[in-house]
Amino acid sequence: MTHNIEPLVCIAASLMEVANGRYAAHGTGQTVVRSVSRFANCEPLLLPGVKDYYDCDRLADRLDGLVLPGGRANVEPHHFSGDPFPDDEPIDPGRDDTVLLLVRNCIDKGVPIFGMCRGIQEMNVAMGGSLHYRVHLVEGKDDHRMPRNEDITIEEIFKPRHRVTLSGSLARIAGESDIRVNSLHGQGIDRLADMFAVEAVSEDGLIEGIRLKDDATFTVGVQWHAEWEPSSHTLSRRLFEAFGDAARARARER
Ligand SMILES: [Mn+2]
Repeated sequence: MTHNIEPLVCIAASLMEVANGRYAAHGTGQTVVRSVSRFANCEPLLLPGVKDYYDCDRLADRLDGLVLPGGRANVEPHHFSGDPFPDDEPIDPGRDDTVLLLVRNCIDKGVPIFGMCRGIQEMNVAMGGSLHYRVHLVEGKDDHRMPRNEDITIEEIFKPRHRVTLSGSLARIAGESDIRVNSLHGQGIDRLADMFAVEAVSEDGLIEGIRLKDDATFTVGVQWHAEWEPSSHTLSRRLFEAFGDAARARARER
């Protein structure tokens, strides 16, 4: 495929264990790569998280878009003055360091950002918000975690789980205000950073979609897995398309 304008879009990679835990790798889901290439129509480049390595100010100057997909590890609580994790909690300090700084620089420079699952949480923490460690332990909140039975298929896991009420740009993009989403998460937004507006809320009152206030480009986070079969979910597909359009607009300007 040839492009007249080739936006430079990075996907934040996560630290992963392969070969039965004997080998560390940086990676992301194939569904993320496919969705960025097919639905955003941008070339997907993986950005490995490396602690204290990137000059994020310079990197953001060269980027046309940033995609923040889910990952197994949660954002470490010292980034938002939360209680320390238990010792066995998976962490990814390289991704935390890289993404939290890069989000601030991208917002500064008007680089489009699309965060999903862990990605919406990173956007919120980067700009001064906080997270619930375990949503299901918060009074009045439901269990949003993925089903744990071992014989469950991957298709079953990524099925829409609960409803969200949309407002603002997400309602406009979806063309409706009440949809079901494949939201699977243990952590969730507690205090929202001031510069974001709430655009999706679950039935138990959890913030599941945010957009930068006075957003001149596309700075959107959703708690669900928009990367999973966007062809079968109108809003998720349109979000990738809108992100791709914003990245192309940035590439033309740059
Ligand atoms: Mn949820």
